[in-house]
Amino acid sequence: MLKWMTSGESHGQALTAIIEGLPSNLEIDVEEIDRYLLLRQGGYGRGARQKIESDHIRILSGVRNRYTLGSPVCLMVENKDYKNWEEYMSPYGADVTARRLTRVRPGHADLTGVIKYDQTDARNILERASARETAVRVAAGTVARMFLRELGIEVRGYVRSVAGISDDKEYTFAQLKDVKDSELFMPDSNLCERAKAEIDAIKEAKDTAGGIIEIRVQGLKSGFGSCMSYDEKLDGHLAGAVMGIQAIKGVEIGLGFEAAKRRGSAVHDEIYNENGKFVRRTNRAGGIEGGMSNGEEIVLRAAMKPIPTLMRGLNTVNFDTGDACRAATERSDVCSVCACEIIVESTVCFALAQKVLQRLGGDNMREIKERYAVLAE
Ligand code: EPS
Repeated sequence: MLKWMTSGESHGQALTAIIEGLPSNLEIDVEEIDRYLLLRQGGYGRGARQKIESDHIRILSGVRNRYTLGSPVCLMVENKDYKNWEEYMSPYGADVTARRLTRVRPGHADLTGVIKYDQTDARNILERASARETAVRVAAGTVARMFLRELGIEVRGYVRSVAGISDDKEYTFAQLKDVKDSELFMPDSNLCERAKAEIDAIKEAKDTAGGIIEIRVQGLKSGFGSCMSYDEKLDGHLAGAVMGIQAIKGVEIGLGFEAAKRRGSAVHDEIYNENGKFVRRTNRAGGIEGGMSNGEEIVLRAAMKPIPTLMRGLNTVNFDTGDACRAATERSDVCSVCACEIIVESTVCFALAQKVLQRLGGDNMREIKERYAVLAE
């Protein structure tokens, strides 16, 4: 079973991810990992922290001469900001009074975390709840992307809606190739400009913005996931993985919530025999039927809420005194939907690689490619 685990605090020394269960002889392109790390740091509406960080991956184990060994792979991203925080964050003795956070932010993990972990400082919660952790998830997800690519499976994505500016058009997989050149990962440049203006206005109002991300997967053959065991369904697995990303409040596959409003005849994809090949002419199911991939493109959408750290502050209480106050205003992003898009893509890559390896087994890439090649489309 392919597994991953991350560690690291937002202002700690570094973030790490350990991937266990990768086959041997997978070629690792370090530059590609760095490219995705850079994409995750960008996008219109990011805050000042990203000027401090310049994320690069360091591979600590599991790879020799660019190829995986089959042993656990440990990936590390350093926090450059740690040098400014060492005094408050050092594991060996730190000033825990100076950066104390008590004016808990509505929508953040702060208050519930303080109660659950019996803390007197929400910093001990927010440091880990922070989306900074996703840097190493992107790195590990990019390793999974390389694995999938070896089998002919490609994952792309774009921003479909941001700050309330939505794109309802449908795009082919090919049309999404260069979408990361857009400042908001939006294929329609007019909508992108409108969304940028909206983000500017939201920043002016000291508020934050969310959005909707669409991920597409091409080349996944049919039969991944299961209709036999409910906890092995592909849609459940993908949705669970994506819901595990900070700030995600909803996931849909194919038509998703829209399917509930339509008649069955306008929801299900009819099946035809075209010269001996069974085909569907629509893909409203988003490539998953009965919890299994059906060979069509996987279409998954995720809704990201606006970041809960608002520069204007929301009404809250100070848990020290119980008094009403405005929430703490840590330095923050106005909009990080582009970062989230990269994180969702990377997470989908990892979750798919898990399902692929679960079905195929195999210890080395040759074995796995041979097994994939003989499967039905
Ligand atoms: C975050 C707050 C900001 C973001 C951070 C997530 O950090 P800081 O408080 O240091 O300004 O920039 O995201 C990242 C550092 C990152 O690399 O994505 C939060 O509270 O979640």
